[in-house]
Amino acid sequence: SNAPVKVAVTGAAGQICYNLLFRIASGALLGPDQPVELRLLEITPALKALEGVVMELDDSAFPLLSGVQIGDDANTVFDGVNLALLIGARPRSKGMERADLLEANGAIFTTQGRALNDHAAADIKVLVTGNPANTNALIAMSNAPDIPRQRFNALTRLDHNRAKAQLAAKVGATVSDITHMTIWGNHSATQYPDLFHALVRGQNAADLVNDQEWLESTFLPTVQQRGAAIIEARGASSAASAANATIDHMHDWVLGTPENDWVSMSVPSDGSYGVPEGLISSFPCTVSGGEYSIVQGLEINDFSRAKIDASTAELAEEREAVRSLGLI
Ligand code: NAX
Repeated sequence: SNAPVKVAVTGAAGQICYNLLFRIASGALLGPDQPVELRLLEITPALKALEGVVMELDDSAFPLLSGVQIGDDANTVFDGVNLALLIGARPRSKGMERADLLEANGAIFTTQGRALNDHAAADIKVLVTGNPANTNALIAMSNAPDIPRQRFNALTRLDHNRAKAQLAAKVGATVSDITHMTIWGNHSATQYPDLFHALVRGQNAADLVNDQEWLESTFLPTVQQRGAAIIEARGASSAASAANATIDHMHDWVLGTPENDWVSMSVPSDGSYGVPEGLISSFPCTVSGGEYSIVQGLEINDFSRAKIDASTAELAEEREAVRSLGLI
């Protein structure tokens, strides 16, 4: 049988991981024939809670789960890992300035970037979910000079899935009728969900909707503000859907995207579509053989151009901020 794939997960005692870990262990990440070994990182005060999660993983008797290790030292937990899902991050607390937030996360993602650089397996792929995800991924990437830059991604798949669900509801279709959705830019309120290339049963979504007012005043803000709407309704931030999107992204990055479709992935820009080189920004991507490619040659209209530019300008500002803090 296959050797287990070693999957590191950080923030393992948190609410996203309470959903995520069980799905990884059940085979949702790498398929029903691939054993996995979990390497779970937490901060010291959360290790006891994490032991409780591990008890529940044990009690699930997952046939594919070949082992679980926990710890608070990234150098140990990341030793030999093939995949890393970086979920744990420092949330913004009351009165916290943006620079403080970037600095607190900088401490986490510089350390974890170095630990991955020094200890992960040669085929390591790193996906950052913890916010600010794109810039945290940039920090980790910049602190891991021996790992190819393309191995660092950030999560915009939740935004992608949200955009599909909103469009499906609008046109009376199912999400499986929808292909070629794209999120451009940052995982933030400036992200741009693009309907000009999306298809509903093969028909152009913007043409089918034919309602620029809905697109600008309902669709965009609904997708951009969905995280806040969940907090308002649930009293806690999206967790199960964030776990699901994290699985979707890494699943497709390892096993490939379907023929005749693409997904949204935040990847280091190679300058495609005028996005400044090196920023970790969301693009339409296909994956084959474990390597993603940014879809080329899409026509970008003036409306989309302005939205993409605004979101990537925000990413460039975040890059300047972490550069001036000495984090990259
Ligand atoms: P929780 O606060 O429930 O869990 C976070 C966990 O991370 C905590 O258990 C904490 O102890 C741990 N942690 C903190 N620093 C750590 C470190 N240095 N090493 C290891 N673990 C550490 O948050 P949760 O709801 O699980 O969300 C986790 C992150 O995902 C947050 O940053 C959140 O903002 C982000 N999200 C990102 C989304 C995306 O689409 N990219 C959507 C969902 C979510 O908002």
